[in-house]
Amino acid sequence: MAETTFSNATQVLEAFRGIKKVTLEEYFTSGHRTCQGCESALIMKLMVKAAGPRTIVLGSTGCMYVANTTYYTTPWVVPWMHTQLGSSGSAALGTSAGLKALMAKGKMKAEPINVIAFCGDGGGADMGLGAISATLTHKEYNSLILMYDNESYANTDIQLSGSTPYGANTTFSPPGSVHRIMHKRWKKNMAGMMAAGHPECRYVATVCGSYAVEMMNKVRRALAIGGPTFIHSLDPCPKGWDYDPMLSHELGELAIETGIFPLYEVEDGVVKYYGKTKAIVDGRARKPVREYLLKQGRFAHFTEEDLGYFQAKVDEMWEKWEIPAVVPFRRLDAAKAALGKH
Ligand SMILES: Cc1ncc(C[n+]2csc(CCOP(=O)(O)OP(=O)(O)O)c2C)c(N)n1
Ligand code: SF4
Ligand SMILES: [Mg+2]
Repeated sequence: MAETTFSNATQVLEAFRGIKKVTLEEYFTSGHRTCQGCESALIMKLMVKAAGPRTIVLGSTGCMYVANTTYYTTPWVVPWMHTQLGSSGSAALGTSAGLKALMAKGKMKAEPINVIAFCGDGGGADMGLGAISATLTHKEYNSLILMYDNESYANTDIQLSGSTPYGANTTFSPPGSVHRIMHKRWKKNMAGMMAAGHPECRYVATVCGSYAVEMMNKVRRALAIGGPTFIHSLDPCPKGWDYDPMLSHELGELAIETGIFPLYEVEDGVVKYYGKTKAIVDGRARKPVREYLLKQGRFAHFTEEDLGYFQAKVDEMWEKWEIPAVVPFRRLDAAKAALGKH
């Protein structure tokens, strides 16, 4: 056990030091019906591989529930339970509290069991935001909430969510002849919001399946540190984003290399960039966002003006935010200047 007391004991899950050190056992196997090239399915596989066999997984409604639980077939080797679309936070907290109570009463062998609740962006960034927030304030219960973000309500045919990028073509925002851009809101900043708004949540991270070992190591850190933790993964979705499935891995990389989706972790309030995002922070040029956007049919209607707007918003994240690409606060002097004060 990694921690000192029974009540907050966690498993010892050290980082995999390279691909050759990754364990061979799989706990999300064949038997699912996700689309070819589905990166959210890859995230499920990596997530539970990193966690290991003594793990309970709870999943809110969405593709990762529906496509993974056809009658009498399931890819899950560990115990798995469905929870309502907005309930990943409540499911994580309730399961963790239930295990703790059963162990304290001697009704279960006392051992650290990983509790992971996953949700999609519709279930997490929109409908279940309140329950996730509440769970992240309960430092006495260990759990990981992982939001797999395919940037739409994919399971019900690609409706836009609070996590859908500006301008994307979804079934709720098809470009028209009068209005080309039907979705004009900028995507929510989930990981930054969770980190900034929950001072006692010890660990928040962003991940992408294109960087599998790093992704698994963030899961292991989140589970081993104790208390409630949150991970946001960006998952290319061939159906919703409208591209050839063979591009999934490359699109994940491009999301990072363009600076649209930064990779970082926040542990006990300290921000640490990693991977290619760290290289950008250290001076490597970001690739133009058009290299990412124009590979996807959902942005096929974009004009030069739209591409320019998108690029300017991403530039702003990197050049104007107090913690670049993490938290959208401005420096105090800039804020005062904006208010006309000196
Ligand atoms: C309360 C509630 N409203 C609506 C639905 C219908 N519904 C099922 S899955 C889903 C989409 C969920 O989107 P997301 O959480 O992003 O997961 P994804 O399907 O993209 O994997 C919706 C709207 C539901 N199951 N429950
Ligand atoms: S619609 Fe997208 S998220 Fe859903 S199974 Fe297909 S690729 Fe995966
Ligand atoms: Mg979704």
